Amino acid sequence: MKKAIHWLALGLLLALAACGGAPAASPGNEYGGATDAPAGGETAATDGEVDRSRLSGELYFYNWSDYVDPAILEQFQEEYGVEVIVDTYDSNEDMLAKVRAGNSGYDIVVPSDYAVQTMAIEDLGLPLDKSMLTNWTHLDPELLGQYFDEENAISVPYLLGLTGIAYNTEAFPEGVDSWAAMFDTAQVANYQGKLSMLEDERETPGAALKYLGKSLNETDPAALEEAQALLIAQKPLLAAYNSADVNRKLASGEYVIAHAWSGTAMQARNGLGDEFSGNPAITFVIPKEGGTIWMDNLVILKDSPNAYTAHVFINFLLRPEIAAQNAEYVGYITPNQDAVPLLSQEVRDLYDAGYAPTDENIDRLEWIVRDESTSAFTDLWTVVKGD
Ligand code: N2P
Repeated sequence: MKKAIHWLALGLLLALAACGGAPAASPGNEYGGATDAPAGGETAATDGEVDRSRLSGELYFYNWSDYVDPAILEQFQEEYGVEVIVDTYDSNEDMLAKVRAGNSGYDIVVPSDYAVQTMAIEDLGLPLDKSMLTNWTHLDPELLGQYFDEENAISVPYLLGLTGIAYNTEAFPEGVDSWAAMFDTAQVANYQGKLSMLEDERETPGAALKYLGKSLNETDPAALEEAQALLIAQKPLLAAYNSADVNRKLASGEYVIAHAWSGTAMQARNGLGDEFSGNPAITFVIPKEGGTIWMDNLVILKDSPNAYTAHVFINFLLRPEIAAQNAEYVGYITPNQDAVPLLSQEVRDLYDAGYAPTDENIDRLEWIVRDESTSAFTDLWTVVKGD
């Protein structure tokens, strides 16, 4: 039987993604500057052995939009009496800027692979107390120990996904298979004002580079100049740069096509809980020139006010039933291997249809990497946004 989703290949691909080492975050399982640090030598808490007297009343989760099932947060509150307060951000760079400034008040953030590396280098993450993460064993070992945090000193895999094009098949009956649908201004003129690109200094120049036949990590100045020219020519035709509610705008018909994450596209198609109903005409494709694969991770901030509670919450998210329910709700891919068998057939079928790595798209997927030269993307993006 064909194994359509390359669950294992995810890890192997990721291992190949980058070279150049991140300095490891400092080892150990102390709580750094956390105010609710447990006394040294305190024994491990399993999910059932949580010291409730140590729990805070609130936990501050700084996350991407529509990236956690609210029912899970309610369940956590019922079980532990902790209210999880979610604030959202639109990009790794926005999150990092907030966290770098210090005293954000947030406990947990969700950086993508390359942004975990930034957090490790800048020492922004709290070393995890693995003795509290008794559900760690459910994680796919292929996805652990990646280049951006080789010991998983600060990061816990949360969800994986792809970046490509989501579109309405009623508006594009012939289908879409190329970034030309986003960058060829003659084509785009037919649906101007009804398309969006992600508001993202890596994803959006990356898409332009893919259209040009380059790696999305290409920093050669001539290639970047071409990518910048494409983005500047495209900009007046866009409804917006949007990383916040592409799901809703595709589902409602306000957009007919969008540069989008796979789960956002699945949400547009299936709807999202009580939030909005879906449009079954929406589909998702990795264009022939290629797209992005990424993995987002839970990191407790070094200055987390509620680090004990943050560990308890992460361990709760690692329960297979919770991880499955969450992946099912958001439409992304869970790194929790014991959650995979709990997923519905409907979601598995969509993964097979290209909302996850498959035989058909896997060779066209690339990971974003960062190094000294990738600050060029910040410069490019500043020019494009300001133009
Ligand atoms: C969902 C956010 C996806 C995260 N709205 C992209 N790394």
